[in-house]
Amino acid sequence: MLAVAMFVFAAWGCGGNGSSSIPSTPSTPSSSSGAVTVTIMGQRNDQSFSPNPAPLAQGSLIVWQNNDTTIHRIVMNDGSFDSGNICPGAMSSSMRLSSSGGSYHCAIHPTTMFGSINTATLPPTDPGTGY
Ligand SMILES: [Cu+2]
Repeated sequence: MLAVAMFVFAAWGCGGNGSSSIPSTPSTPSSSSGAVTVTIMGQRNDQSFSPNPAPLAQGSLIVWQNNDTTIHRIVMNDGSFDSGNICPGAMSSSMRLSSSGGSYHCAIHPTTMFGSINTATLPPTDPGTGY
């Protein structure tokens, strides 16, 4: 009688593996480990991501934190990045911005979730004062 109902856990990659690594205190975006964190808010059109547009310097890292209760998948519109499925509460792999910005969307909810990365939204960098 070994074949008792053994349900497969990781059917969709989001099974409850006992790792409880959800940070209790939200860290300040943009300066933890050098990567800018964009929070996934849900299917809210241009409000799906925060901040949106995400201010990111060229060459910097960006990650997406899924604060929604469903799986999302970030894909750059130009195909340069695909996060794969991001489980609720999980964080995507990081993407290094190689261009001056771009638009992205959720591959699972492409019509209701979209955002952009824009280097122009950064505060102007001080070119260095000539002391
Ligand atoms: Cu989505």
